[in-house]
Amino acid sequence: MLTVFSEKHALRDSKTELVGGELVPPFECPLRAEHVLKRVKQVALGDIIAPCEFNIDAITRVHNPDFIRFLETCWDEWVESGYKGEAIASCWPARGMQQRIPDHIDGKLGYYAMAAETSISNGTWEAARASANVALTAQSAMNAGAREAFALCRPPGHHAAADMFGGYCFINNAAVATQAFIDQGAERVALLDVDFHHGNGSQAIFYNRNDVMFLSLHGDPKQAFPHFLGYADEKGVGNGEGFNHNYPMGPGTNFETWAAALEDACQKIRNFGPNAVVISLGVDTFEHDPISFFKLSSDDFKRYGKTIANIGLPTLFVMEGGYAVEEIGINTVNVLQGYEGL
Ligand code: SP5
Ligand code: ZN
Repeated sequence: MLTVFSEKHALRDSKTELVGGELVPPFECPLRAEHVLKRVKQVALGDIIAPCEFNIDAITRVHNPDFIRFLETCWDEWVESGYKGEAIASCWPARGMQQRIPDHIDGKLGYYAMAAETSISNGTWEAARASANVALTAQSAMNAGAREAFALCRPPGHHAAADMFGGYCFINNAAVATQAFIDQGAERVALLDVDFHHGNGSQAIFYNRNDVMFLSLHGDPKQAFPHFLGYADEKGVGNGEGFNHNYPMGPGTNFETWAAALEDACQKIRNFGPNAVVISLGVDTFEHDPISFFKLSSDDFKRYGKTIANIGLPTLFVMEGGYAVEEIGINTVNVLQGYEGL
C-alpha cells in the first residue's frame, strides 16, 4: 500500500494544550507521525512519497474562505497584538449571542474555535496545509487507479468543520479527500470514522447530503469530547436524512462490542453502494490511550483492518488521532496490514 507523508508535519509543534486548567505539552505531538512512519518502513508496507501541492480550491470546497484566511493569519495577528503565549480562544458566541465575526483576534479566535485545548502556534498553518496535501495526493493516486492508499496526515482533521478548528484539527483532511472523489466523478462516497472521538467536523460538512454517507464509532459524547455532537439520533437533514450514522459507546467498551458496531456500519456502507470508502483512522481506541476509554488491543487493530477490507471497495486511509505514542505505529500499521490480509 502506498503511503503519503510530509516532513512539514513537524512545523505543527505547539507547546501548550489546556487540560484540567493547566497548560501541558500537547498529546498531539510531532513524534506521533514519526513513529507511524518508522513502522511503515519497518514492515515495508510499500512506497512512501511526499505530497504534491494542490490549489487552495480543493480545500475551500469544504471550508469557508474566511476561515482559511483566519488560519493563515491567526498567528501573526496574535503576535502583533502583543500576546506572549500561544493563541488560545477564551470567549465564544454562546447561546443568545451574535454570530458576527469580530475584528479583534480574541473575537476571531472565539468565533472559529470549537474548543480551547488546541493552541495555534507558528507553523501551524503550513503544517495543516501540507497535511491536506498529503490527503489529496493519496486521493489522486486512487483516482489514477490505486485500490488503496494511506495518507499519513498530521495534524489530524476530523474535528474541523467548514469554519471551525479544534480538537487538534485545522483542515478536515478526510472531508477534503472525500469531496475530491465526488468532484472527480464519484457518485457516492462513504466516510467511516473509527477514531475514538466523534468526527463532528466531518458530520457537519456532509450532514445535508446524500452523496456522502458519514458513519462514526466513538466515545459517547455524554462522557467524551467533543460532547456536543455525536449522538445516535443525529441522522442527517434534508437530502442527507438517513445518510448519517453515529455509534456512541460508553467507558470500557471492548473489541466485541466495538466490532459489532463496525460490522453494522460496514453493512450500511455496502447497502449505500459507494464508489470509494474513506477511513478516518484514529487509533485512540487503544486500551492504553492516555485520553480515551475504549479497550482495543494491538491485535484487535489487525482484526478490524480485515473487516474494512471485506467491504470490498477502494479504500483511502486518512490518519487522525492516537496518543499512546510508543504504540501508535504498531496499532496504525496493524489496521493497514489487517486490511491487506497479513
Ligand atoms: C483528532 C483527535 O483525536 N482529537 C482529540 C481531541 C481531544 N481533545 C480534548 C480531550 C479532553 C480529554 N480529557 C480526558 C482526560 C482524561 N484524563
Ligand atoms: Zn480522537
